[in-house]
Amino acid sequence: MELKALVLLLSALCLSDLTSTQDSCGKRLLVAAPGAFRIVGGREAPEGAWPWQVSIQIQSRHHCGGTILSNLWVLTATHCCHKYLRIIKSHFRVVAGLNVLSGPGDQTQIRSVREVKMHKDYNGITSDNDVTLLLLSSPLNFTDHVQPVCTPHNLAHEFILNFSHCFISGWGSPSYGGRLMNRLQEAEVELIDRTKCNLITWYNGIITENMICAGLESGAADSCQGDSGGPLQCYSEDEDRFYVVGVTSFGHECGLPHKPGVYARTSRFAGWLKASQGASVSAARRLNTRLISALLSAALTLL
Ligand code: 4AZ
Repeated sequence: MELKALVLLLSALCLSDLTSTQDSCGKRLLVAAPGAFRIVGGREAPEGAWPWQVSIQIQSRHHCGGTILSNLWVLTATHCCHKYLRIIKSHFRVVAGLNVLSGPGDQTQIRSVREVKMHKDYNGITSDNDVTLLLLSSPLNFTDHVQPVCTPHNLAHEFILNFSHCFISGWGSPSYGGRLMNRLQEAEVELIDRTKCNLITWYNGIITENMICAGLESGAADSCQGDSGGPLQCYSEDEDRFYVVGVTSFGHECGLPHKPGVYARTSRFAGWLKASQGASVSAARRLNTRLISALLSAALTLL
């Protein structure tokens, strides 16, 4: 009886950090639904407006943005990590629940990175497939300031969701070649049709199906250096939730007319996201099962 209790306890402990609370996503608990007004350019984000936004840091300095998908997984851009892989495990950290870079508060949760899953077809020249998943060393605790976002199931789902408002957020520079912002910034943007974005006077055909353009035609609202890896998030009025529609990837400088921000289109990576997160969880589960069996046989031999 005691042995059974021990085994049950061990199983519960081993599996508890693998469960994610994905049934509740994309909800902000401190800020109301987006209003009907439009925002031109960036502004300070209200506290708790983007609870899935994280700062990915190298040696405690902001390096890139990221988005919380579950208590263990953060989505970011491959170009944020591929050159830094040698130092990734020891010097990278993920900071959640953060608003002011220089002053993390009581709401802040810091995690190190256990695993980096870069998309294997990432192309450093074209920026195609610029998505990477980070597995955290231990689970985040969801609070008013730390929440997961929702991800579209596929391209059709992205259309059905019929987004009313899209926003970009990050600590990135307010101008190309500028300095990082200390307070998290947000700006409302429009999703831009790929055909338009590929026009000769825009991006002249370099926007692949795995990318989505967002911004304003005038360039007045845009992401910039330091925003990379962070979310392009859109609000579904029907569901009263936010979805991560894009991962900040690249652009021709920042805020130029006809050169909007380019984002990795998450709906194109739904299968990859599911498989990558699932594979690690099943691998960890297999490891746990083996661990439990080994402990069980050790306990039995001692009896
Ligand atoms: C960058 O270098 C970068 N205007 C990110 C976004 C954009 C441009 C550059 C989009 O990280």
